Parts: sequence; C-alpha cells; structure tokens
Amino acid sequence: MSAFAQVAEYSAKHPKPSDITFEYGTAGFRTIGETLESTVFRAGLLAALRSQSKHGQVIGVMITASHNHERDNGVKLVDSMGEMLQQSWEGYCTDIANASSDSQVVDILASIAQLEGIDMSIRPKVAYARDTRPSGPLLQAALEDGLAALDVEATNFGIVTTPQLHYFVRCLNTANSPSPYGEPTESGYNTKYGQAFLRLVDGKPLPSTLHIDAANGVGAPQVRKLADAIGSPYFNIEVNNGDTDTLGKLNIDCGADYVKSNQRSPVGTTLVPSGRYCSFDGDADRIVYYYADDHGIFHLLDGDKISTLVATYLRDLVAAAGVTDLQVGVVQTAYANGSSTSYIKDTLRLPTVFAKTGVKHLHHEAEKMSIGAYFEANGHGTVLFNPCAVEKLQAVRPATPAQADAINRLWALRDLINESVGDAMSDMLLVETILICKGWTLEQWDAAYTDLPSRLLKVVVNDRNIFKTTDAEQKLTSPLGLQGVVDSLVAKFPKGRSFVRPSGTEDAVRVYAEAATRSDCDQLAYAVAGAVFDKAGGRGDRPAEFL
Ligand code: NG1
Ligand code: ZN
Repeated sequence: MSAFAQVAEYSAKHPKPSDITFEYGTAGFRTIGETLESTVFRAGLLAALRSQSKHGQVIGVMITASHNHERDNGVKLVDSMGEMLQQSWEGYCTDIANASSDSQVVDILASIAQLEGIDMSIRPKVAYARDTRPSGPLLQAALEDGLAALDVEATNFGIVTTPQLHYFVRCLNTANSPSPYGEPTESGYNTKYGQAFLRLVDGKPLPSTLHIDAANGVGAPQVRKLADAIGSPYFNIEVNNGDTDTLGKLNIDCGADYVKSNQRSPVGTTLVPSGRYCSFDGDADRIVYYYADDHGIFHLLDGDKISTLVATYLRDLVAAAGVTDLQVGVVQTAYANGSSTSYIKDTLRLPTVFAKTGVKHLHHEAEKMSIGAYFEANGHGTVLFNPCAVEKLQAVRPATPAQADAINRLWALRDLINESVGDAMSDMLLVETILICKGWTLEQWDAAYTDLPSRLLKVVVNDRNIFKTTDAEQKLTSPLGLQGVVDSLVAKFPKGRSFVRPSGTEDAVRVYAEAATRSDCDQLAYAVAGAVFDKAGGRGDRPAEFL
C-alpha cells in the first residue's frame, strides 16, 4: 500500500478555497484564520515528510498569527534544531498549499519524496502547539487530520508561546545527544531559564516590579507560570492585558507591535516615572521595554536597544574572561534605527551586518559570528554561540577568580538564552539580568544613544509582488524608476534614510523613514509613501500628507 493511500480521503475534508493563493512568507502562512484549514492540514503532511527527510527527527508546527489581529491565524514549520524551516522547503509549502485538488496534493507529496530521496518507511514525528486565537481549535483539528493521514507520531503541546514550541523541538531532538538542550516540558522550560537567571542575579540588589503587558495573549499565562517557578523577589512582576478569555482583545491597543508602532504605552497602563514596563506580542516572541521620564514623556527601548545592551554586556564578559580571539557581533535589519547602527560601529566598535527582514535571515547571519546577537527593531531576536566559541570558552583555564567568574557567567548566560529563536520571556530575563547586574534603571540603559525620529507606514497597492528589492531590502529594483524618486526625496533631509519593501506577512508595502527631526522624518515618510501610492498602483486612501 502506498504511504500516501489515506491522504486524498483526509484531504477531501479540508478543501482549499478556490479564490485564495497562499504563500509561505516571512513567518509562514498568515491570513484570515477560517480560510487556513486546508493550508494547516497540508502543513501537517509536509511536516511529516520533513521529519522523514531528517531521518525521523521531530519537526514542529506552530499555529499562530503573532501580533496580527485576532481574526487572522497562521502556521509555520519548525526545523529539527528549533530553528525556522530550511528555506528550500518553503517552496514546497507554497506549492502544496496551492494544490487545486486532493489528487494534486498526493502528487506533490510523491514528487517531494522523490526529489528529497525520502525513506517512507521511517515513522515521522511532529510536535505541535497553538496560541489563544479563536480559530485555533479548528485549525488544530485540520492539522491532526494531516498528521493522521501519514501516521505521524504526534505530540500536542497545547497552548504555549511560539518560542516554547521551538524550545521543545530542540529539546526532543537533542535528548540523547552529548549536549541535551533541556527537558521538553513547560516546567522544564521554566526551570532551565529560571535557574540560569537566579544563578546570574544572586546576591545583587533587588529590582523593582516589572509591569508586563502580555497583549492579552498566550504570554500572560506562561509568564505567570515562569514567575511561579522562579519564585523569587528578583522576578517580581505584574501582568497587565492578560485576558485571554474575552474575544476581541488580543493585540488590540496593546502588545509589543502596538507600542513600537505607535510609540505609546498600551491600554490600561499608566506609566509612572521610574516604573519599569515591557510588552510582549500575541505569541510572546517579541519584547520591547519602555518608561516615562520625570516629565511624563514616553521612551521606547526597542530591539535595537536590547541588542546593544546585550552585545555590550557580552563583549565586556568575554574581555573579562580573557578570551582574546572571540568576537561579539550584531545583526540588524534596515529597520534598525540609524543611531543604533552608528553606536555599534563607532562606540562599541563591534562588527555589524544587515540582513533581510524576518528572523530566519538574521539567524543565519548570526550563525556566522562567534557570538552573534540579532534583533529586529520590533523586539524579536536572540543570541547565538557558535560551536567554535563554545570550544574556545571550554579551553580557557582561568588564572584569576575574576576570570573564572566571567566564564561562569557566560555559561549561565548561554543557559538563559533561547538559542533556537527570539523569545520574549528568555529575552526579558536576559535584560533583567543585565540591568540587575549593572544596577541600572531603564533611563540609564536608554542613555547609551538617542534614536533618530523614525516612521513606519503601510501602503496598500494593487499588486505588492511587483516590488523587488536588493541590498538587504534597502533598494528597490522594481517598479522601475521608483528608487530614483526615493533617493531624491531622501537627499532633501539631513540624516534622511528611507526604503520601501513588500510585506511578507500582510498584503501591503511598507515604507520606513528616519531623519534628524520628527517633522523632517514625517515629511519624508509621507512623501515616499505618496510616491509609492501614485507610481505603483495605490489602493484606497492616499497616505495622508503630513501637515
Ligand atoms: P513583514 O510583514 O514582512 O514586514 C513583519 C515584521 C518582521 C517580522 C515579521 C514576522 C516589521 C517591519 N516587519 O514582517 O520584522 O517580525 O513580521 O512576524 O516589523
Ligand atoms: Zn510574534
């Protein structure tokens, strides 16, 4: 009997909407939740094949649409070390999601199996989870049908954060290796990160309460469990926007994306000077911090501020450990504030590179560094320790107590960091550790450099696929002539910078601009957005001119 014998029958239960073309974008598939049943079912089939191609290692499937509206949902595959799906498989995902019939689904599976030389006798293993969205149960059922159709050994991790699922996958696949990542359970996760945190802050002065805006998403129950597991005044938190039961609240007027995009505090939070605040996004893989100064003015500490804080701390520890040939580097995207890039290059004197948008691109660049900190400005990122760096640290024979302490701290930091993917909870503990160790307030952290005013706009166009970019998405190669217009607008503003790229998660084009003053920045942003609208088929309202 063919390995795909049951697929057509199961597939018939989850027909593809004929009017939608799906694309595996920056963060997997993402669109209106109810339309994704066939796609999630088929993602389950592909996860099974991917597992077989990896000789039976566990592959993850996460059902989430992150910071997007509650009516949206999405699905993405997690590769065997907990990292994003290998890029060459993204095309397979798109192909199978768009197969127009059940028999075509089977044909595509058969051709992938042949192309990848897959041994179909291997029993596939898949771990899956979802966030709190209302369409989650429906999509989970579709996924389970996909897994049943290929007789997958499946593990349901329930409702967890996206990075927790990445962690579980990595733990499962390293369980019998010389360096197991951890225990693949929620309590294993909380124990690993919680214990590392306590090792690092032990004996330091206690911090004040951290107010966490959990975007009314899965981060709320999970961070409460983390706090219970840590059970120490070093992690004294108050969770706001933690309502996952009431429909219509997820990510609305709250969460990391709202705070970053609007540069204001979330609903239900009144900032008190010297108070400490942070926001997760809906699936808790992003985090930003913020505070109000003595005049009540809001200040954001975004992904750029986190990466510079972390890179500085790691650089100093590596120096204190006496390891000379170990370089800390930083990976950013073009959305990084220009001031942060100058600060990394000119003040910290650390190597920095730009990657395309989407953490998978940053992750790959960071892998090339000895210790690579990567963060998107929106607060999504982590730190990677290259195996060569680990070997070098293992080889050090400390000559002084200070050196031994620095090395111990580096090991503890490595345990504190979720190396598989950006993780709001692990990143939060990392930031908390550094602030506690330095005895810093958020204002002191913020003092390293001052952000240039920036603006991110969205333009809806007839066809965003005509937008093609180069140079880490900083230049347009299509539509022809548009980049010239952007360049001429940028040239008018001191410290001006602007670029245009198609979104990978929404049907829109994004326009980013920064300049020396708020007014210049807004003028530039709206001028570029207007040019995009006029010259590339803008739809709906023309971006409002800045007055
Ligand atoms: P797109 O829609 O491709 O810009 C957005 C974010 C990315 C990344 C993904 C995945 C911005 C400007 N873009 O991608 O950084 O986080 O969502 O969630 O923040
Ligand atoms: Zn997210």
